[in-house]
Amino acid sequence: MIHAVATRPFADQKPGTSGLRKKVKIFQQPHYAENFIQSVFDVVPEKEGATLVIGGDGRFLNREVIGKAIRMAAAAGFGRVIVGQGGILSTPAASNLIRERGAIGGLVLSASHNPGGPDEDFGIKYNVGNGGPAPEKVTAAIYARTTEIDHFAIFEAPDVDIDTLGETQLADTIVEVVDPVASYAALMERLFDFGAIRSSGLSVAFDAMSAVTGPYATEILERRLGFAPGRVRNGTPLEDFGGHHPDPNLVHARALYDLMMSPGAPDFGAASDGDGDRNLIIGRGIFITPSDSLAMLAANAHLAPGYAEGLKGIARSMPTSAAADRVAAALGIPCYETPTGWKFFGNLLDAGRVTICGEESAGTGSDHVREKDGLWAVLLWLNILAATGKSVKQIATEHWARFGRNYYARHDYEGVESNAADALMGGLRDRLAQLPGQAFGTLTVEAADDFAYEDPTDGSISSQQGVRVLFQGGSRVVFRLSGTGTSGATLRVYLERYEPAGGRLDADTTEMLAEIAAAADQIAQIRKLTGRTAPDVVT
Ligand code: G16
Repeated sequence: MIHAVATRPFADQKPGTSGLRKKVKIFQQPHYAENFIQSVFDVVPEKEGATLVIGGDGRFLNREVIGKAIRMAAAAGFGRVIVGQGGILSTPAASNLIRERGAIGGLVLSASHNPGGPDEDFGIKYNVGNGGPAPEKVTAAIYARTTEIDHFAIFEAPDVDIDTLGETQLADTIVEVVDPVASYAALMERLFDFGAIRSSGLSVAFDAMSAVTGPYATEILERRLGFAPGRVRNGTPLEDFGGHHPDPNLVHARALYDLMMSPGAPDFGAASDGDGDRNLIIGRGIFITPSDSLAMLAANAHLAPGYAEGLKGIARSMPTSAAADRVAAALGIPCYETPTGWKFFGNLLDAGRVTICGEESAGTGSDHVREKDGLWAVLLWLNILAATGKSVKQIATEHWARFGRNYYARHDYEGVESNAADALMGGLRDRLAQLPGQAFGTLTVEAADDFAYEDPTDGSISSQQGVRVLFQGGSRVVFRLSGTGTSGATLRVYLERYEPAGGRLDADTTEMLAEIAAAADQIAQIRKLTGRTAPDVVT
């Protein structure tokens, strides 16, 4: 029986960069998850009889919210709900299922790279029919709905068994529990030359960080590609990620980094995050920044069967380094600069303007789905290594020798008091017009602006996307506030220095960026306004 439950709006359900992300305790308030899910369903047009995909990264609260979401989907009149077995679906696998099964959209339950557990984070994101995150007009409509909601509808029944493959009927809705890995693994096998990787003799270490990519990586790397059992580390998804932060960066994937820098390092090391969309790439003795990885993958993608015909274009988020722009120029294809957030790539991919996209925040992907895809990046790297017989270090040094090198780092100041962070950004915006011509050490400001983006496919405009300060010679610093944190504000400062081919290509990144880091502090008054003397995380 369908039950209409009276409810009242919560004031804090505005989706951020990647859906609604909050502390578990907030999601545990009565009706909190239900209100948001109902608000999503209320703005989905023509859901009667349509297919909806539901899955998550297995973190604490995943199963409970999935149980409710299934019964609410039945009450909302969806014809079919496709759920990953055990409630598991990586974000890219969910995107793939939405596309493959012609679903109207999907609920992806995750707080991505944020920690999990009763005192940590949870999240709900709605993806639309192209498999990608809902665009801003949809998230704005969902938010508007959350502010006026007065009831939600739920089918009164015990939760459906999501551990057994097969179909169950709930009201007029078929609930189909599917293998979360099968169709994603098949897609990867179509895109990449598994035979070449299998016979390459490469050695790998993959850290699944006790998160969702464990089952995917085990199936693909160990079973289909034949890497020895145990090459996938931390391969069982845990509700609290083993107490770790499932963020594949040099801080949280330190053990992998140390292994890759040790004498006995394998050829290739990689990690993925909570929900499987981010990636970390480390060759023996060399870390590849996400911005460089995008550029190197784009330059070599034609070596993989799925991209043999070449790329239509490349897109990168604004704070991502300009390394990919140089590859696009050499290939004679367009390069788009978008605001932070994968949703901005969706229209470009749908319109066939770009094939590969990437972000400095460890996200890379292509038109095979509409999300960034951690394992996809790993497999493209492996395919390139297998096809060329070169090491990661050789690929990188040859790339820099040809295109020059964009030294790059991101400094994160976490848990900054929100008012101080707003004052810092506000002050910067107020001073933008005075910056051009000012000198900071040997650096002179060429231009400064607050990034705004006009989507070339639908003309929609997104403004205030981050302050860019460009120095003469192609170096720059970018300031923006994170849209994915759950407590206080996180200030991100992105530092970039371009060194042309023939210049200093194997110098120390920290040293190369020191002057820009000092200029960033002077320009934004970071120490003075936040009281911080150093960033919390440098990636
Ligand atoms: C999300 C988006 C990414 C974006 C990132 C930015 O990542 O999906 O496209 O780059 O947020 O995060 P912030 O606003 O904190 O800089 P994820 O992996 O958290 O879904």
